[in-house]
Amino acid sequence: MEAVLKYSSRHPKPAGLSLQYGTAGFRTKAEHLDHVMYRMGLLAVLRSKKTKSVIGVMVTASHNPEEDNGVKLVDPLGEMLVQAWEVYATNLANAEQQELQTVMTFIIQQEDIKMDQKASVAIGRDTRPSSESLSQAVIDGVTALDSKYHDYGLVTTPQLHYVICCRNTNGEYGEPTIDGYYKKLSRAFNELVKQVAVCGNGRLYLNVDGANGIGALKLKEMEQHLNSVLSLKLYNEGCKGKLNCECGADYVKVQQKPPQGIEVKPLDRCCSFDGDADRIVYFYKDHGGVFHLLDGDKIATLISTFIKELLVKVGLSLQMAVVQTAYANGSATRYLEDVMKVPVYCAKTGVKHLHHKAQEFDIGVYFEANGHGTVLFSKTAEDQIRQLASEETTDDKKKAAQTLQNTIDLINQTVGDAISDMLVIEAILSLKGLTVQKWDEIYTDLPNRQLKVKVADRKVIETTDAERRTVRPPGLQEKIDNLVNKYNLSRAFVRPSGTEDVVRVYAEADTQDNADALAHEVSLAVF
Ligand code: 16G
Ligand code: ZN
Repeated sequence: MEAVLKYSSRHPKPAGLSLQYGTAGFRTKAEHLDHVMYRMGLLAVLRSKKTKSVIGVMVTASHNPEEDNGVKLVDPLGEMLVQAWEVYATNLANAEQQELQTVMTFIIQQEDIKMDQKASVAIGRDTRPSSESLSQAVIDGVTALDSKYHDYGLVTTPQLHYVICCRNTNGEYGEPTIDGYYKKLSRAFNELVKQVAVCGNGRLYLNVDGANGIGALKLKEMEQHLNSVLSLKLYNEGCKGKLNCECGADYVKVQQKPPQGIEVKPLDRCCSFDGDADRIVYFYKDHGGVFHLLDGDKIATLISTFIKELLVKVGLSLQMAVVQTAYANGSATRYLEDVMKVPVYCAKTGVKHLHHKAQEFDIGVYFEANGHGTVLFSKTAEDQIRQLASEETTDDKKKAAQTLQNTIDLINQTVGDAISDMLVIEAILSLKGLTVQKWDEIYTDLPNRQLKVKVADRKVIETTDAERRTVRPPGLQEKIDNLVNKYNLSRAFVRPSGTEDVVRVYAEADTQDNADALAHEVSLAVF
């Protein structure tokens, strides 16, 4: 404990500052985070001792402006930190200097942590100018508790999740290095598109907006391992522009327009990563110059349709479901349920909620509309597929099973991953011979509008039914219902944001004017 306090004085907490471990960890202006990083180094050691596993610490603020930063802990199988420990994280970050020891002791006792147990922490960071010194503060925390760490340096968030999972499963998930990540994904991708090259469908051309972040850097490394079938043109690669500034997945999704710094010719297929490369959206312009966005819903539909078709071919009766949030476009939900006959579930916003729900199925496809998502395969599903793929036949069944097996290997099951999702999408489009426009035409999004409303206290709004209905304040839901009833194909909900001091409003309806009007009326009802 002496060392903890000694090092702690090098990372003093600004008195009175209070932060919360939210849906995406801690996130705020970088200059307020040094003490938080040090303390998350301490907490990661405790979590590592408790779980007897390697724990990850990722320094990033994802799509936030470059001046911000943040930190997230990664649990043993590459998952988000369990909810119970989020409270410890908050308490530890907010303890004043003189309370630090008491809070540490409380966690140790509460969790019955054996302090003589060995610990190991893996650290990664994004390209923000503040990330290097902040990750050094994490290292100080780990060192103060006399524990081992491995600094992976500049990595995407999903790469760190991947490495953690590999290290805690004795390499069963893959080789626990960034090179191992490239090898695993590229092998699977090259296998998948091999058939396409043979069929002569030609090369795949894709423009990538790297958000001037870590994704661009890592995609260049990945590219060296890829079969030349895929031709990538990288924009916003971070040499000139500022991170997330008028570019990146969040900008494209929210602004509904292409990022700066990229030339979009009609029907060119383009995609955008976010600042830590765990989200991706696609987009293109049609011949009339109209911008089209293919968001997480379109991605989930493409991937689940592909997997379902393969499951039919292999004849395995595995239960597949798609998990969305309240933001999923009504057309996407209807298409999946009515046309594809795939069960759809709605989870609360935030990756951990979707991930958790998706784990209930043999195959769980989850995506937030904002482009964060992946596919989870249960052990049973994976075993059955790999078994079929290895059988001594050459029939179509086996071929389909091999395609499924390569798809499993290409997917980063630990967390949404822009690089992995991009390669999955490119492989599917090429195998199905789909252009981006044809993919977009699978269903038509309902016009929708998102607004944010500033209120005195956003916590007065309480929601239920995966945030689709409000239970408080009294009377609000009735008002929303009455407004929704005025329009066709309409739906609306409000929810307090988990990352900003605002209430978010979502509305969709048969026309853009109606969606706009409904969103506006609902936002007035919130006051
Ligand atoms: C966080 C979540 C993201 C969610 C967003 C919603 C993770 C890793 N990230 O960034 O999934 O869409 O919050 O923000 O879970 P909001 O609550 O402000 O609308
Ligand atoms: Zn992100």
